[in-house]
Amino acid sequence: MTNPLYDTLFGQHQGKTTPFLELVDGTIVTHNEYLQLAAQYAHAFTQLGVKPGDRVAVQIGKSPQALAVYAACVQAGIVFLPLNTAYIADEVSYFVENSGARVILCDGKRSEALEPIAQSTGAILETMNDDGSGSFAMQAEVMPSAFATIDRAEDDLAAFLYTSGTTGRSKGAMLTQGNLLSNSKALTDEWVFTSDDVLLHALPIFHTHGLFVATNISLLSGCKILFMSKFDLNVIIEQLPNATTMMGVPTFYTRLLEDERFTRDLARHMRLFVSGSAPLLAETHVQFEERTGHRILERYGMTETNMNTSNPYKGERRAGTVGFPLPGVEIKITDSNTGATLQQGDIGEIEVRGPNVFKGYWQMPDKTAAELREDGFFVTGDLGQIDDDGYLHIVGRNKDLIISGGYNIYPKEIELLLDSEEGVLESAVVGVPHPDFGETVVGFLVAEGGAQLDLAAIKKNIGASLARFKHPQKLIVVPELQRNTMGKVQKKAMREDYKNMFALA
Ligand code: MLC
Ligand code: AMP
Repeated sequence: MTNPLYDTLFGQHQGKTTPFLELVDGTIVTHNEYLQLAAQYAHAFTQLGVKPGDRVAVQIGKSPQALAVYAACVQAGIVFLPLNTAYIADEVSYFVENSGARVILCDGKRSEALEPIAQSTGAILETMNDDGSGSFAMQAEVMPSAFATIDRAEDDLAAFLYTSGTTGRSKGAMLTQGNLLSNSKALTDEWVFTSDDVLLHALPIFHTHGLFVATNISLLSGCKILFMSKFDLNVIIEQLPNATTMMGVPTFYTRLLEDERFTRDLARHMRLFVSGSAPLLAETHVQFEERTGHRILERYGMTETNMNTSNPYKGERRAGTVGFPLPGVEIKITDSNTGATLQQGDIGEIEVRGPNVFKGYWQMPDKTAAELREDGFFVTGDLGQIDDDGYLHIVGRNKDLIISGGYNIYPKEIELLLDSEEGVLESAVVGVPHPDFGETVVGFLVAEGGAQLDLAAIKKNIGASLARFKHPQKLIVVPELQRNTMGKVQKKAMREDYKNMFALA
């Protein structure tokens, strides 16, 4: 094989007129049409001077064309760097600078905001709009629809996905062809995907879940994707009878359960519902089964590792657990301080090793060494426990992270902004339970002696530097932050004190 990831996922469909994507309006994109588009894009990147191993930063809406950019990068040996469309220019600037991206591909509406970044970094700015039009498409449409696939090895990089760090600085997780390929094979087998399946795809395609898990499995199995630009409850309910499988974050499932139209009959012919990226409450699992007769299959993954564990397809899917290690993946529970392996049943840090585990953080050898041990085990920052039957339970986090509707938010990034506001002595940003997003952001502020804080102004100021999904839902002034005797802020206690603040009446 010349390019294992391309050949296995994409190249196998060359020339096939089987449906790959079906849009909500009924438009079908066949495998061959998709691959021809990708080949044209691969030519266009090459013409722009992008070489194998170069990074291309992509911040565009979800469309068949956007998904073809991914295939083009794989075929041309380019490192694909997808970015959340909610990121504002300040945030994108860091990713482009840090990765040394050669090209920024963005929506035409964003080009004015991102142009200065291109100027300062020397990257080429190209546009691709939601309908696939833009400067990049114009260059690509005159290109040949076949491209000589660039040779790659399994150890070569396929993608950079940025994941924020506890210091507030994002880290580029380097994922190899082998990481992605091994995981797609394991998941396709474990979840029994075949070309008869129809996957309802409403996740964004800039994160592991919607991009690698959902898309790669579909390509490998040859199944059709019902491709939705975003999660829209009405469209999901309308399309569900046409699907056999669905993947989502817990918010998808809680929103479905809140809707009376979501009935046993509507889900009757579905084969599988998968949940991940954030904890699925055991009560949601139970309610879902009561309503539909289906047990949601919960799995556990990370940007750095793809998927690590999964509840069984055939055996018992146990509520509140993330199941067993995938084939080829090892999990151990260790003491967070010493790294020593703990006994079965003890709570400790989850460590993972396997072909799914990334190569390290781009140009951050110290951070890589701190989290990726020499023996190949990756320290996840999640706290877990393995029960008597071998099911992994995630019981908490050893990292300061908020997961809101499946998006990761790092408190430190927001605290740094709050602390720099006039009159603020210090701050703590905490994730409190939220009925829709699972967790949401609340900022606690301590004022400098006697200062009166203008919370609306502070919210506006910090908001100018943050994607909207990171904006605190509430800012609260407190006389002091709760600390333990060592002086460490007690976020767990604060979360507990405010746990009902967004509870449904
Ligand atoms: C949108 N908003 C959010 C939000 N999503 N706020 C907090 N958390 C979120 N997740 C805000 C917007 O900024 C906007 O704010 C308002 O909500 C409406 O925007 P929207 O786009 O209409 O929202 P909606 O469609 O309701 O989106 C919610 C969602 C979406 C849950 C459908 O966030 C989503 O698709 N999440 C999936 C994330 C995901 O794929 N995670 C996988 C990571 S991979 P305003 O103020 O402008 O009104 C990973 C590894 C693994 O974790 O294991 O899988
Ligand atoms: P990300 O960095 O976006 O890949 O997020 C990875 C984090 O999401 C993990 O470290 C976990 O904390 C969390 N996560 C993913 N899947 C699950 C799950 N099924 N249950 C609980 N947490 C999860």
